[in-house]
Amino acid sequence: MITRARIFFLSVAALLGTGATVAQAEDGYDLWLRYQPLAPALRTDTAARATTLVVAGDSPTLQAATAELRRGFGAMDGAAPTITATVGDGAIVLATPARAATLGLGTIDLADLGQDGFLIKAMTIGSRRVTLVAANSDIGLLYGAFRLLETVEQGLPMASLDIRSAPKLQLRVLDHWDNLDRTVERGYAGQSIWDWWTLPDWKGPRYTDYARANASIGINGAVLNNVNAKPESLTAPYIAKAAALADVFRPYCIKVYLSARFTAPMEIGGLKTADPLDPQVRAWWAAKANEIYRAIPDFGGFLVKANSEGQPGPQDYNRTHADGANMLAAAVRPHGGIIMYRAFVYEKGQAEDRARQAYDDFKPLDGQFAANVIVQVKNGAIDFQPREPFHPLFGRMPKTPLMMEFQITKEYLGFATHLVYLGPLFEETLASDTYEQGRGSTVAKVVEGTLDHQRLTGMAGIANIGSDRNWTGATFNQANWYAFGRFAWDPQSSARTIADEWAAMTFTPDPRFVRPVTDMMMASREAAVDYMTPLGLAHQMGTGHHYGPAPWVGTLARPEWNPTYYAQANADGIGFDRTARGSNAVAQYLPPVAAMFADPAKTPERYLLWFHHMPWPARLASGDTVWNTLVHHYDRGVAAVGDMQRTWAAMAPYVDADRFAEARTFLDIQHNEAKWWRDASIAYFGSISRQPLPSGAVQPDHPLDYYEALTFPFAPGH
Ligand code: GCW
Repeated sequence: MITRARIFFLSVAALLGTGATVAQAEDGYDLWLRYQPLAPALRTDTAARATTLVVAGDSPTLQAATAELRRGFGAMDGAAPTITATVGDGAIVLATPARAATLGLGTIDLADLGQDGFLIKAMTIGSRRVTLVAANSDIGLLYGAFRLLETVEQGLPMASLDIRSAPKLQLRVLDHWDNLDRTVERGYAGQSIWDWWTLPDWKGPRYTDYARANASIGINGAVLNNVNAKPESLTAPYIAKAAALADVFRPYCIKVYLSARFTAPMEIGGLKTADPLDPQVRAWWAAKANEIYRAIPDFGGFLVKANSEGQPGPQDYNRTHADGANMLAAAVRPHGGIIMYRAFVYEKGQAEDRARQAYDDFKPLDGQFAANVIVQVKNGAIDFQPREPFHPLFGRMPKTPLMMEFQITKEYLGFATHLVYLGPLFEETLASDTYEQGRGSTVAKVVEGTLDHQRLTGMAGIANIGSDRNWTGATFNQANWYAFGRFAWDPQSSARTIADEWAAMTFTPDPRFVRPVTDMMMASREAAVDYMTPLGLAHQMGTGHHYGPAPWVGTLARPEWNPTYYAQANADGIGFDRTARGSNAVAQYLPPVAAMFADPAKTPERYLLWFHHMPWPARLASGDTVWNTLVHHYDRGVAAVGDMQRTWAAMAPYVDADRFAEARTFLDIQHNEAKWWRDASIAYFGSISRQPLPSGAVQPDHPLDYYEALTFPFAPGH
């Protein structure tokens, strides 16, 4: 995959003899699949790792696995393993249980691993040391091959490997908000990686590398086009382009899906209506599905955004979301396809509390969706904020499979340049307790479908991938892609473990690097919450592009477009009252959760202003006032970015110069912008609260009108 310049140079540290490894110029294209020769000191085993490769079968998927193992071990060990049919010393064997038995590797029980799971086991057979990768299917073997390479990259000893792993979710999908003109909605990493114009003829190597990277973390689906969908994406030329990508992805078992625009039957089909109960409309979708499946036999199905932010939908015809979803489900059902139907509905008419709408629309439909529909719910009730309590639909739709939707791209988190590791955000949401079946009914379990025996399970991530050489606009954003894959595989993963793995593979497994960098990553999301929207505040970002602070904006046409609507700051206090005295959104949660969120004394402070309008002078647990605490959080956020800068500065000996400099400069940007967020927010909320700054806090650099006057007409991603 790699065609980067192979310019080697000794890092300063190596010259000084600190033992740090030799660094070479890197551009980030390799992601976590760098396959660098491990420095001897970092090797936990020095025995020959892989001299030969025995692969039982030669499907395209197994060919991909073979190529990857040869590439990886070849680069890490100096010589690619040779392919043989006999199991000798130092062999890596890829086999199903039946094949393993005929190779003399004994009886292997993989009954609990399903189609996608794998076993990696170091074995000694007589005097031969063998690494067995076993699975029930070729894709399980490919996943196992990648995991084996990843463990070696992390410096772990091959001689004691014993890993059993199977995904807990079926659909592990990236949603690309990519437009046909190659812009990317909320994309901060260049243009779309899909070069629609040259497809289907030109299938550049990046498409294969995209598939490799995804398969390496278990991702098995990609929605190619934006949920704000153009009808043209369902016309014959664009179906052919999607089919070309599906051909590239197929060996890696990544299914292609398309976002469907509800009114496509009118726009490209010439019909007078898109009413989901109209026989002609149903026939049009069925014929369209047939056409797509002729070109893409393993097409995954449709993703749908309907009656939300101006998109058409079934409610335009006085039908329900279930009517709309089921009509599309019927069209793809004969082919085994599914519908991912989004619950992110947000239309005029619910200005009282936007956070209520998805629940109010979808809860009454529980049990009405066809068997091949999964409802895709954002992690929180508003919109991918730095922090939101878990979405109230989780735990309240027992008769409907719910798919988690996270945003990997950082629309509300400082775009590409802020270092914000999302693992803690994913973990916090998934570990939240819905109480659906009593204590311990976490969001993770709802999504895993175990509480209600759901037939479909999944997780979607809004991709942060673009045409930038490093894929994601900054090296550290690659960690969010990686973490998403890991959480989609196992929603009960640990964000810290994932950060450890990622840092080791992406830079170096040297613990002098991994420990501080993982600590820095783990603290980064809280830092962003602190300098942007502490104490449960939300949606204080600039209008439209969502770049930078704009808490003063209150004149936009619809109430729920305004930051002032979300913060509800006035002379008395701050925060959105979602208790029974206010919008009563708390009642959307089950009683134990609702009781907690209804009481400011019981509400975790991190969600306080999400649920409560608090008087400025009210005392919090620390004994300090709401106003003082708010200011302390802003200050803490800025200080935390300062800590991140210092941590990173000390990492120079371990990182190649290019990637080091990029992260250092981006941290400088982040520090300036954190300070800007802090100053602008304090200037504005101070003008409302009329409270003096707590002692020790410094005045904002500029008066409020300076911040209000800043405009960013060319901010990316909008
Ligand atoms: O977060 C909001 C974004 C929109 C996006 C929408 C959605 C694709 O600002 O750009 O549209 O969510 O999730 O549909």
